[in-house]
Amino acid sequence: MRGLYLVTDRGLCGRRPLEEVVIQAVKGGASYVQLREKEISTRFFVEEARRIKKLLEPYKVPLIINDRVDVALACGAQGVHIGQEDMPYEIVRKLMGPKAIIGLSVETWKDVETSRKLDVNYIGVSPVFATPTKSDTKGAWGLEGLVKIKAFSRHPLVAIGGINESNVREVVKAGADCVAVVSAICAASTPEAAARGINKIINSALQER
Ligand code: TZP
Ligand code: MG
Repeated sequence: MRGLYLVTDRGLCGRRPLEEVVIQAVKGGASYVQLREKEISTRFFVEEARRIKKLLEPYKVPLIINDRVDVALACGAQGVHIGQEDMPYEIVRKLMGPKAIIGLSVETWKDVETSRKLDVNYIGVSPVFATPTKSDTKGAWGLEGLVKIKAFSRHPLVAIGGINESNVREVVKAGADCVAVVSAICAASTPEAAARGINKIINSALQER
């Protein structure tokens, strides 16, 4: 996992269809897309996931579903992102198979230690900075936390939370291999330009490491 990772928020897309924002983000350089839906029905979630999976196919961008293994299986998504209160990793792996991308959020140092024993594909360092997009978090890791996790973990790090064009360089320098953003793309007036700007900084910071 390397580069820019879009996590969706339909509310932040305003009147624009989610599909349009997703495609713009991918055109701007996003390498992964996670569909994160907390309020829609299962029926609609599956329909939307199938549509977006098709849209992403020509770009070879994997679709990752937040929390819902059933939705991921139903639409044939390439991955699932789970939190500490979602289905346990081992069961997700059994259901999704050996090739699936499985990401796990770490919110405490104990989560980080436990994650080392799991064959997850990445860990989501959550949140790096406090963010209004998700308020039920356990406090922010900060750049110091990211440095500490990088030194300890054997997995690629996906940093999330409060990241935008102005701070993404430091986040990569501190150890993020991949950067996930919600509002910096979904709420941008031109998501494609926003994605392009952030992606460019990620790539140059990764090269400097
Ligand atoms: N998980 C941890 S922070 C967060 C999620 C889904 C939201 C990040 O949103 P933003 O707008 O990129 O700060
Ligand atoms: Mg979750």
